Amino acid sequence: MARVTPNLQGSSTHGTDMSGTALSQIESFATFGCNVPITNPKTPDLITQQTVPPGIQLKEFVRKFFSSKLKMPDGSEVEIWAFEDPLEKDSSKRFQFPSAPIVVGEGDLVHNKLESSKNSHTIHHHGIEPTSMNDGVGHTSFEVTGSYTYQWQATDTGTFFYHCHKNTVLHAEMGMYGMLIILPQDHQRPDGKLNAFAPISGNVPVDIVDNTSFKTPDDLRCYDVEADWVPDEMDPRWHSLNHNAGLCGEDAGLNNFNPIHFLVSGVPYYQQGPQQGQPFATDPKNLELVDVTAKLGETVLVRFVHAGYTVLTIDVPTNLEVVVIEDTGRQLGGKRSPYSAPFRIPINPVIPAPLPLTPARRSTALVRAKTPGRYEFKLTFYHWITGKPLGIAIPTITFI
Ligand SMILES: [Cu+2]
Repeated sequence: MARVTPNLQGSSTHGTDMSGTALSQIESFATFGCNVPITNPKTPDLITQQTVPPGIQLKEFVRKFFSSKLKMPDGSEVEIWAFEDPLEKDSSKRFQFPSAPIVVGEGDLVHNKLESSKNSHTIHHHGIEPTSMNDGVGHTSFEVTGSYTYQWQATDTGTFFYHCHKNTVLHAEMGMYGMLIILPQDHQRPDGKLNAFAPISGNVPVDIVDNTSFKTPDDLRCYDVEADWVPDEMDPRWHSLNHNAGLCGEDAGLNNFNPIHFLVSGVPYYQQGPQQGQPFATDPKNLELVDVTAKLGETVLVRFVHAGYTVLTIDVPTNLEVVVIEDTGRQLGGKRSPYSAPFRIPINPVIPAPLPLTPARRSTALVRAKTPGRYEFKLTFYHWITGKPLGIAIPTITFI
């Protein structure tokens, strides 16, 4: 993969005006206090379509703050904040929650222009690790009131996500996040199927060969249908707070999180009722946004991104073949983590062990069925301190 190298003869980072950002200050305890730098600098070493090196594609995105209301199963409305995609003409895709996914290829140079539109925000491309000016962490760089173009290169295939990193615990809870997917350059296959990764470096683990129809390294990257499932939970009290709540040390109660809504990809599945644990069915129309259908014999790729604050477990149907091929932006057995290996779940079908998922963690699995049917994946949300189950969500895959 060609890498972008800065032109040190021209406008280098050292020649860029970083005044007003945290990078122009000596880091101290106060850096992480409430005086967060707020500015709209120029992007250091900004590459354009005219100056992009040969062999590298420049992919440009815009994300603009917007607020909306999410209708819950009991008819109540919860305010959410998200990122609009102003370049999208279709309004149902332009104003999405979660925000529109960013999908790029390995090696692509990426520009993501934040337009804050109201107050100040940032975009942190979680798991990407670009330069500090482009990392979107307000305290260690700056918050944006107008606009800023984040520039970074997609170096690893896998599942990531982006979110606002201003007063992060609140702005992420409000919904300021979206998926970020980096595909291999040979994503589109000549046989019409899709690749999620390059082939794994080593052999397919014996347990997978013996117990599933996934036999070759190519099997462990290839799929027909994709399901992107982003679990989250919401505490309505938090959704009425000021955007700076708690930032300067005042007690806004952000240590007290009592979610009653449990969602997957913006669709509320379950709400705690007046009687603790009383479920409300979600609108069946909404389930079409999450549930997927595939033909028997096809492979479904499921990407889980945990965008909430609870501890999750995912119970998979024991009569499906489920092989986990990625953990949090690293392909299991891939070139960057050859010491690891894909594994199947449940590991022991007699005592099914659910797949755990903690906040910000991603997990990607390939799924095949032996018989047609509607298969339920049961997500259980547990309180992160007490371990008490709080809610559930049950997205499905139907094989026909
Ligand atoms: Cu924000």
